[in-house]
Amino acid sequence: MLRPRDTATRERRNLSGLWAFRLDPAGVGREAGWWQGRLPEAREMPVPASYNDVLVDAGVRDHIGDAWYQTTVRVPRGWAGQRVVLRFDSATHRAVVWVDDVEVASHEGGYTPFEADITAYARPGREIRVTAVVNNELTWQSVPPGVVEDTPSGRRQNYFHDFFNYAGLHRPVWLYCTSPDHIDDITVVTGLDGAVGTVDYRVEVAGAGEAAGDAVRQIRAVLEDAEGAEVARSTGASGVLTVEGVRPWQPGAGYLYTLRVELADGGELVDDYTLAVGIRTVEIDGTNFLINGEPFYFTGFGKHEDLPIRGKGHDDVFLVHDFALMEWIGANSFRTSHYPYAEEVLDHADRHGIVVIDETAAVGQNTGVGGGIVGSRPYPTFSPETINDASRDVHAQAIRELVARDKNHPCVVLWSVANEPESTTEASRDYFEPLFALTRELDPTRPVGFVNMLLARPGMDLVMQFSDVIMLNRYYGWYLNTGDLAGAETAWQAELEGWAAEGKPIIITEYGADTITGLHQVTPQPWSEEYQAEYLEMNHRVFDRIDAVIGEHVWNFADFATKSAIFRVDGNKKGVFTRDRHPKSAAHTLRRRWRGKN
Ligand code: GCB
Repeated sequence: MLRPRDTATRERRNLSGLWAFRLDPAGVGREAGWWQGRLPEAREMPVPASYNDVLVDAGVRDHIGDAWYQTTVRVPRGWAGQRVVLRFDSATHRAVVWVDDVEVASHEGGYTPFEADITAYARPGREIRVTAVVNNELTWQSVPPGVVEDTPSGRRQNYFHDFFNYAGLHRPVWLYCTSPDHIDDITVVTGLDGAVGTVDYRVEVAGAGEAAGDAVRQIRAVLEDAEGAEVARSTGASGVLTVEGVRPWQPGAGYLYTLRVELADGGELVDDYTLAVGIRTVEIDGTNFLINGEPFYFTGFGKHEDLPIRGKGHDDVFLVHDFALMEWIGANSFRTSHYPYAEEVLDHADRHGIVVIDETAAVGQNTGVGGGIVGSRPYPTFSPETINDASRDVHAQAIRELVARDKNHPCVVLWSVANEPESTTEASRDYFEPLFALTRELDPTRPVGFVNMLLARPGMDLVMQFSDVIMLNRYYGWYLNTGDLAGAETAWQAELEGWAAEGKPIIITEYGADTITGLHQVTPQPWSEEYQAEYLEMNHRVFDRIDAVIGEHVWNFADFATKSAIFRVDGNKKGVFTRDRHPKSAAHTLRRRWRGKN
């Protein structure tokens, strides 16, 4: 799915700003038709942002159900004769959208874009009213799952993942135009053979007329280097562009070519689109993870989209700052734990040579655990009444949308289909097997994995057989062997040796310790800055003894918000940086290690 872009034939308007906003706790707005006129009794709400923390109101923070957003926008006069599209980069967790009185889109899933062709309702020069109802309820059939429980004091949202259920319009909303016959999608796959690079491209064309895509239209593909000089060209809806003396995209050096695709009708340019292309390869060889044929060692973090006030609202200031901090500390990679991040983030990673493990929003598919606390829940994870075939359909669609959105990003080297699902039961195996197959069918060029949790040790895990890489979240010295780093070191090494025997590359996707910034101790105990640093050093000793370990991602880059719980004080404090991005002592420990490695 192509992002809106300004090109010679396309224009876009960003609808970010203050929208009219109203919560609908009683769920009456759909019946009452709140989209049919000016949103009644509305307040103002910035887009993009989570709505939860913007207003000073517990009812807003803990709202369950529908939230209504509305704005008006004038369709530019110059767009006459064009196809007009309304696109939401995300609406968490689902939405229905109207233009004036007409429903134009509905979408399930809070972290991938959706759009609607609104040409029929968008008269150039006229204003349109855009209304979206955004619903934040998590159910057994949503990804991630949750349960809305009826209690004597009202409805309560329960969920099994360890971050706050922020909701709203987290990313920009766009109005854009293309010509009626247009480039609908582009897929690139790149290859390297010594100094020769290849870009295999495929263009899909769509249009109002049946003629679109047939011989009447010509497609040209031109590849330019970073200075804008043409290096290869081809015609046709698919082809291979060959680059002599290629500059590969590599970790730490995100060199990008530009693929310019043009759709023409005789001498007339009908549509054009530009795509950043990094030429690189990814493959697994034994226990090595190869990028451009070279073994790659992941250093970095599991992150979150999480900020004070903004919640999960995308913010370019923090985007640039977080990447600057990652460079400072020597991180070469991160995982989009636990959902697809804003496309702006992946674009930035492409440009800066930061490697990304791209994860779906399938987190918390494990009722035996909640926020790291292992305990019993009154629900089985996979069953006809809980996570079932219908849930898997939603999960499959989330995978389709993730791959469709991110397939062309050179930074993305590995798909993660889920974080810490139940993986020891036959039901979990049956649930995941087709999802792995689907991911491979959608993208045969990248490895596929999932992130395993501590209840599924070597020999017990029935899902790992489908995974190209072993991704482990482990907390020896924190949830296990708490405060006992010597005991943790022995136990952790023993478990890792068990995994190493499987002969696949191992990435430690989470290890970390909650740490209160400013708490110092000479005999380090959990929660102190010294303990976090010693905990990390213990882990590193273990990793360095196991050859199959080819990556370490600390949990977490920064402190983040969670739901209220007796084991969370103002959120999860496993950040190496505080929520407002001050380093804890462990940041220096990591910097010494990682800057030495990279
Ligand atoms: C995990 C989860 C992560 C939690 C973390 C923790 O294993 O994947 O979402 O935040 O543990 O801190 O408990």
